Amino acid sequence: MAPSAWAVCCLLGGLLLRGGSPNPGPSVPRLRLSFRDLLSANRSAIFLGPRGSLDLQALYLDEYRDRLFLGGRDAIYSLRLDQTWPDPREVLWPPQPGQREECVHKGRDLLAECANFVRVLHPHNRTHLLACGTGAFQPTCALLAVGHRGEHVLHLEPRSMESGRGRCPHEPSRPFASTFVGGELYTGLNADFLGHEAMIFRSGGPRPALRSDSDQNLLHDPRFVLAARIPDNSDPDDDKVYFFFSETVPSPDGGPGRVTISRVGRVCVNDAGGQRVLVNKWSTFLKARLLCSVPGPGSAETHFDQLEDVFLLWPNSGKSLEVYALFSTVSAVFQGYAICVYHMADIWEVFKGPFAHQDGPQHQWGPYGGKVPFPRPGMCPSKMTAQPGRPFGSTKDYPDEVLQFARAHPLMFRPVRPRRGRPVLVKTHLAQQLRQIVVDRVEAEDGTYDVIFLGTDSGSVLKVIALQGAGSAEPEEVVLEELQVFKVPTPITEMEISVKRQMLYVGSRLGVARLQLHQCETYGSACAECCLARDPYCAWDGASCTRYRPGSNKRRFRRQDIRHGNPALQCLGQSQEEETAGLVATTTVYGTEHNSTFLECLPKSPQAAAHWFLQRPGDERPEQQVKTDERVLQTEQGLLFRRLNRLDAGTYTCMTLEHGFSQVVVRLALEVIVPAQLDILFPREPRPEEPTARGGPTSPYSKAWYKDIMQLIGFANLPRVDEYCERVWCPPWPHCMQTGQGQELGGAGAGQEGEEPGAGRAQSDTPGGMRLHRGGRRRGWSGWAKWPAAAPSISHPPS
Ligand SMILES: *[C@@H]1O[C@H](CO)[C@@H](O)[C@H](O)[C@H]1NC(C)=O
Ligand SMILES: *[C@@H]1O[C@H](CO)[C@@H](O)[C@H](O)[C@H]1NC(C)=O
Ligand SMILES: CC(=O)N[C@H]1CO[C@H](CO)[C@@H](O)[C@@H]1O
Repeated sequence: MAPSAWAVCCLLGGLLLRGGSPNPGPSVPRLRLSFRDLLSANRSAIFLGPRGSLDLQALYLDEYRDRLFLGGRDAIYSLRLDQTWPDPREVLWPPQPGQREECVHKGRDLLAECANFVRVLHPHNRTHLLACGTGAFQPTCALLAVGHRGEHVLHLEPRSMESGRGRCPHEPSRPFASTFVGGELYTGLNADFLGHEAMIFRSGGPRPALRSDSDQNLLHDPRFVLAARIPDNSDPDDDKVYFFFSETVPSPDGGPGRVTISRVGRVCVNDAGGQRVLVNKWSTFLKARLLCSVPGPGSAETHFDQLEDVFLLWPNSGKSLEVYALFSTVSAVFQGYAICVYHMADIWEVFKGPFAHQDGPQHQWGPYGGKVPFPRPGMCPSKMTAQPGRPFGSTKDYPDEVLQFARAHPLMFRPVRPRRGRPVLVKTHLAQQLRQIVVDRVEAEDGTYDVIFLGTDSGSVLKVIALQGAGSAEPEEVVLEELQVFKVPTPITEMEISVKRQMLYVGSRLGVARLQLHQCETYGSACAECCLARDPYCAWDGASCTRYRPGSNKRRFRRQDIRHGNPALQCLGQSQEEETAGLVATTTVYGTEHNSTFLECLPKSPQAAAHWFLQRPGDERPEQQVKTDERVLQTEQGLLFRRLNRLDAGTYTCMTLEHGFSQVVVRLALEVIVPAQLDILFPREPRPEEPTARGGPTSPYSKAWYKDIMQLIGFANLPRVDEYCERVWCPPWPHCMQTGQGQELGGAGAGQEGEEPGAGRAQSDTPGGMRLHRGGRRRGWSGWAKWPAAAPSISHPPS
């Protein structure tokens, strides 16, 4: 690659020219922390097991025993949650002899499928867990001795080994949900070898096992996400197990094709099946649609129908449970995600409402208008049904009529609508896919906030809040942090929160990470920075940004403003910010006339908008805002003079504006070197080996330009200039030139500037380049958020 092209490419690639105002908005994370950042700050710690990868399938957070149990490939692990984390214990649990061979013989993949992938870990009693694995396509369950609280033991009870059919899928990858209630395991899964027979299954207790009626077509190719017992009221006889899943059903309007729909389904814990009808089958199963959509123009709605994950936010007291659900679109052309929140009370209402009814397969669905028998299908046998003269103490006593009705009407007519009728958060145009959701309700100075943690498919966690404005206004999304938890991009498959420990446990196929929910000092050491962070966990305590604890330590004045993030109000007189604004040192930079020059300004937060002001030498007036035009462009990372004029000389101040708060980031005194001066510094002495501009004569300035590059990368690396360029700025090279913005400026720049080697040379290449060199990794096209803004610029005047 010719250095001239390099220069153009690098400049274009690195600058990321955006149209209009370079303010990316709040859906860009305010802080991005890399894998290394997190480790070195002790914000996270990783456990990958003795072989460097666990093939993690199950994670059980046991706050009672202070342990984290992990199910992996042919092994189970126990980690301690306290100071000595991980201090791992391992128990190996390979398939039975011969099973692996049999699995391969049946045509399954030896590495990917023919192992014992442990997918079920539930507490059994005070000393044991129930563990089930795929057993190389022969599901197996066993009891795992874990000891009493305070002990750290782990071993399988060899005599407890039994078949796990119906309790664990055959495959490691198929979506599956389970929960353990009253000594019995409830599972939503495909229970047969081919994975076709979807069912909800209960087994493990003294009662006969109960399953879905397979003739009934209750479930259509379901993807189970979560199973949990949720009490309806204080009567334990009314307890139900809820299943959250998506399924692919025949088109509901009787048309051709199939559609994906998300569901909440439930069964009574005390369901015993029917006596003559539905023997050993569920007699109380009902399901309803979970709706999550955004109104569009006209009556068009954008539906988010694929359920990705569900988190149950249990209330402290009095209030009803809230269900946080993460959805994605099913569309092949439009990829988007939405988070909808459902009140459990609204779900109950839908189950009390009309049943869906269809006169025949080709007919439309409507509400069932006839008489509904008593006990109402879906009702658990309880005091309500067992009144004097109504002897329904068990579902076995239910009249056949009730069971027949239940069999024919498992679906509710009305869908469950989310709180406020719309998502709390919609994310489109994401570089990553979202896979997991966890929510923490946090008390802050100005209210209660639900902090949402989202696990992506690239090994990172987004920490987000959604601020609900007044009335029906759309919520404002604030992305507080983006945390790269795993070194390599890998989908996050498990996420558990320990509010007690203020930790998130994040699992991927590789292993598990322990991540602190907050680390307030990361936001900076000034009141304004703490305030702009808008993190409900953090507040300015008068000296530093620290964990906010409501009600505690009233003596200290705490500054926090999540809703507005306005440091001007919060931080008045709190620190030397006003003074530091004046204290940012002025750095001198040089540019050559008629050539391009770049003044760099990297705001600490990508959410901040930068503004440039100029004080011309000898000008008595106050600083003027820099006028941008064809020649002077403002980019995300600074100010680009495509062709420097001697009148451009002066002192440039870059101020950032974030939530009404302005801060001086950098102050640069630009001196313009006129061509005559350059000729003295670098007399013309073209040499054959010097790089030449495309088709043109050797430039006298290539030497000056090379000098800067050499300073940057060292003389020893001379042959690696191109490599360096490609690595840092433009990987891959052809893509770099294809960038729309690049071409636009490339065309203009190349034509106008004649592809001089010096065309892209900018004084500020040096500090920018040095930083990138140290930082190493490019973060897409969206800037380098983590670099401190006010780092002193290193400038290299032509010597
Ligand atoms: C790292 O964090 C853990 C958990 O908060 C803490 O117990 C430990 O002391 C920390 N280590 C260091 C070196 O700060
Ligand atoms: C837990 O269950 C196992 C297996 O049934 C049994 O051996 C053990 O004694 C039980 N532990 C307690 C504390 O009941
Ligand atoms: C591209 C460009 O304008 N390069 C200029 C750099 O400065 C020298 C000296 O003034 C000019 O001759 C080049 O044309």
